[in-house]
Amino acid sequence: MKERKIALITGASSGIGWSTALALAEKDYDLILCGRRSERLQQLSDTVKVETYQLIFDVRDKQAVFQAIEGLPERWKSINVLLNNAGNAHGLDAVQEANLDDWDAMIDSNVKGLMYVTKAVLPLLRESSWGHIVNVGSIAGKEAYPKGSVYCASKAAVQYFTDGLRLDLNPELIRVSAIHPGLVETEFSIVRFKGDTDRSKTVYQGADALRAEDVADAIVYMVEAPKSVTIADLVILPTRQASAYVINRES
Ligand code: 8X3
Repeated sequence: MKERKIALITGASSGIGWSTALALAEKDYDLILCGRRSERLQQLSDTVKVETYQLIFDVRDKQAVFQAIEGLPERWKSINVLLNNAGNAHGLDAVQEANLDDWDAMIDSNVKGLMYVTKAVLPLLRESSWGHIVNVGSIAGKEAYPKGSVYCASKAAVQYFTDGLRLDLNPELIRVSAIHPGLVETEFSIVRFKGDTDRSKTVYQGADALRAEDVADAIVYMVEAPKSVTIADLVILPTRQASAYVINRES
């Protein structure tokens, strides 16, 4: 009988999370889909041919995270892959002008939420035949850019949390990876600019930005690599992008 593989994905209701769910389903992973929008998760469940289980929670809510994971039915507990994808940017403002609520939202989801989910899922990964944690960072965690200080700081935290986790889990041979995308055309900028779709389009204009599917392909490559191989840290950029803010835009 074929071995069952289970992946838990946070932020599965859109963007990179959604596309990675589709890509892992193609590789026969059964999916625990986590998010805040149940109708989107249902739509995703209806799209894939593998078995799915939905968990509706906000990664910022510590209690909800632990309750959801601990409440998983037995048959969903042997998780192999945790994709920590949930997170967002809120605002693009200089420190002197920025809104503290935006800062809280980014630190609470991108940093603390990712840590809570990791801590909650870890006992299940440890009991599985194999485990792999993939954290979604950003080029913003590698270099700061103007008006992005707190978002960049949150993604730098993802980078260092990932590195520390890899050290801690080395004795157990649980693989730990981070993927750091540059410009990916998703709802990311619409959320950052609080629904301003015109402004959001300018971010990607002429950049031939990555599609969520491109990032999903890379994640599948990391996860499906032989168990003796860890792709520890992967930066993925559109060819037109050379750094967080050097972009050769087509005019
Ligand atoms: C998304 C990449 O450069 O738009 O994390 O901040 S960037």
